[in-house]
Amino acid sequence: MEHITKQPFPADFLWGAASAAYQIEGASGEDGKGPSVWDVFTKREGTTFGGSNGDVAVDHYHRYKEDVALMAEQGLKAYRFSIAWSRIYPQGSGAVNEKGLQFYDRLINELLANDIQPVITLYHWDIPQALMDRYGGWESRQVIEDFDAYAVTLFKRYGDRVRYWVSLNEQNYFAAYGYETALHPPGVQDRKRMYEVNHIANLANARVIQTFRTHVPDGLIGPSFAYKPYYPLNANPANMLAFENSEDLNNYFWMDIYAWGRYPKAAWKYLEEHGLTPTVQEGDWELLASAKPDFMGVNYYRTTTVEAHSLSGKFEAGEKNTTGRKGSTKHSGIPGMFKTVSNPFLETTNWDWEIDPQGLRIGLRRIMNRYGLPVFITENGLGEFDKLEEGDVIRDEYRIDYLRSHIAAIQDAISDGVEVIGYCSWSFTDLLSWLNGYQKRYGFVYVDRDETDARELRRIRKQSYYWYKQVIQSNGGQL
Ligand code: BGP
Repeated sequence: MEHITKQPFPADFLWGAASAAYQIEGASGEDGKGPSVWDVFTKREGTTFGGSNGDVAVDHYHRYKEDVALMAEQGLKAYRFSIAWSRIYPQGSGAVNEKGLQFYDRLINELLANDIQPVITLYHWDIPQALMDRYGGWESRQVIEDFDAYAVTLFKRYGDRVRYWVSLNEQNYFAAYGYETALHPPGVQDRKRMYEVNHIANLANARVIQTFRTHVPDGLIGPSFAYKPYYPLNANPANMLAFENSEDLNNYFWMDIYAWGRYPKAAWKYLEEHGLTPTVQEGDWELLASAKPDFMGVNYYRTTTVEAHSLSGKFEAGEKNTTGRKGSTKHSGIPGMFKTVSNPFLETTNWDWEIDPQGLRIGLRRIMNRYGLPVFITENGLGEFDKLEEGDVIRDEYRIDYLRSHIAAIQDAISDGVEVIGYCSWSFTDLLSWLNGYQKRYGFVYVDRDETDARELRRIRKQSYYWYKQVIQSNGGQL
């Protein structure tokens, strides 16, 4: 649809940026913090690009004041960050670590003093290693209790000052990467276990949303879903069906649970036929249906295109490009369902991610039509090699182009009738990319370090920093 006039962004639109604890904080063993699964996993040979890890990351733990000052100068209205569970509960449960709580007190107060709304993510992939050792982390239902107790501690401590909360970050990725492709901790390749873990995570998500209502009655909470809208390769009905399969199995399988507490029928049938259904206990469906989020958090980077894949075909987990060598991604496929293909209409980044602003608009409309929920875009951005030039200049026009076109697509979606409450670009400063090291940069602020050498971790504003400042100032009027 082409609009004769476009609707402006709402006056209280949350222009923001996002991060996650392990990717920025550093101070990995400081002030009583216990190890998380990522502290352990990154030390295993061959798990990350160039052996990179978050021991120091960009040292946000010590430099948060400098980072918040840069956010304030840019005019950010919101800053999304995650809390490291093992800073609060070094053993995952039991004794609380007051020093950990104090760090986030300081950060939150600094943000509020600068008129920046904190957006807290309860969980961004860093479950305490102690819980992994004790009962296998997300594989045990005990995690529902422990995650809830941790969340209640945060709700009680920060609920008076923080209105926006994200429950789980990209559950679809931590379940799939952790238990299907083995790229993330605990590095397991077992699809049955993946669906078990995922079901337990669904229950944990529902439980914390329920408890949130008691402790932060005026707050808003929702999960952040890694949303890759799908396209069929063409109008061949077989490919159209493959597209429906991929939406059911890879998108609605999560979002339907969040919004309605049930799995899409066809996807559930697929799991049944292949012996992959998770264990469902009495009371599960009631709990899942009772915990409606206030918004659908969406992390959007790209779309994926699929075609038919026959039952006699091979299961392909795919291969991820973690080096920035264009063309090194390998496609994935699920026999009898779909396989991924390149989209001839889209350009890709050096990490082979399709650049597709219209895909964001399409995805937002699908969410609006299916669930009627407001959307909070909790991540969107471009990971690229950046070059620090003489005189501390970083000309990242490609990032500006990417962000500009995506923000324009959001305005189109708003004009289509979608309610979007905010936009957090990924990321504010450069940070550790889980599997791609420090060379894949996303920030508005360059951090001078590489995979192994933290150097002085100097912060340098990129061109995109100034561009986004003007976008915020004009409330999206000047892209
Ligand atoms: C999302 C994660 C973020 C971030 C981002 C970029 O999936 O929630 O933590 O890492 O993707 O991904 P990558 O670092 O792999 O480029």
